Amino acid sequence: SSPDSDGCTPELEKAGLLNKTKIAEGGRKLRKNWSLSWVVLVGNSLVFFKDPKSQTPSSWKPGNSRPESSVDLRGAQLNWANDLSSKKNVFKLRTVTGNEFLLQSETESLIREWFNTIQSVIDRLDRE
Ligand code: I3P
Repeated sequence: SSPDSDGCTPELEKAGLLNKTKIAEGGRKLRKNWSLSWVVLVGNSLVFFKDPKSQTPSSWKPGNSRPESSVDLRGAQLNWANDLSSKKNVFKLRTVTGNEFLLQSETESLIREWFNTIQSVIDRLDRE
């Protein structure tokens, strides 16, 4: 059986580097500020960490791995959003609370994997 056969530990579904910008907070539009983010999909959440490589050597400590923010995927909506950016391979994630994020990668196969994996989590939560 799996190490989590009791289902108590949220399963890590995916992790990697993506370009990220928040474009709305509670339905209010924000100015874009793209940055590279370490993105982790675990359980019902998408968790964002600052890219360690973008930090100065002195600012980076292993214990500094506190998430920057976290998104609850229950009821969230996912849409391709190439019309919302001059960048290619962009999708938009909208939470029930009206927070909106764009996520982007130069690698099409990679962004498709992220889209499909996040969508499958949203679908699973919709069925619960
Ligand atoms: C924005 C910046 C963003 C760009 C955005 C600009 O300018 O260039 O990268 O988004 O375009 O407004 P500033 O740095 O002055 O805020 P994309 O890279 O996603 O195109 P937008 O206003 O058309 O969204």
